[in-house]
Amino acid sequence: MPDITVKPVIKPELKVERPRLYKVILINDDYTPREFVTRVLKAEFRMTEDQAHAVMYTAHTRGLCVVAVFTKDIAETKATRATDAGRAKGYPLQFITEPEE
Ligand code: NFA
Repeated sequence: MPDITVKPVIKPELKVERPRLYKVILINDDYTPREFVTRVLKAEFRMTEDQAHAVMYTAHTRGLCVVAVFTKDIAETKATRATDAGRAKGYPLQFITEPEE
């Protein structure tokens, strides 16, 4: 009888995790014109007029609205740029980021 040794092949476990996603949230205020908020949403988040208006109006009536979800870097960059667009006009418009559950 031939002496056959079978070596177990151990496949290394590849743990690939999805990057944590961050919400960009639009906060309502009493001063920023609705039309300006809609324009910023269109420019920074590539929304149509209807999408931007819906997000603006939800924040206006409910206090805030989730605009979109991105990786951390992109969420922070977009929130900063959109907030800065308001600040440049003297508006208190605020976009914040928050990690998803
Ligand atoms: N509440 C603002 C107004 O009545 C509009 C607004 C909506 C501001 C959403 C900020 C966010 N002019």
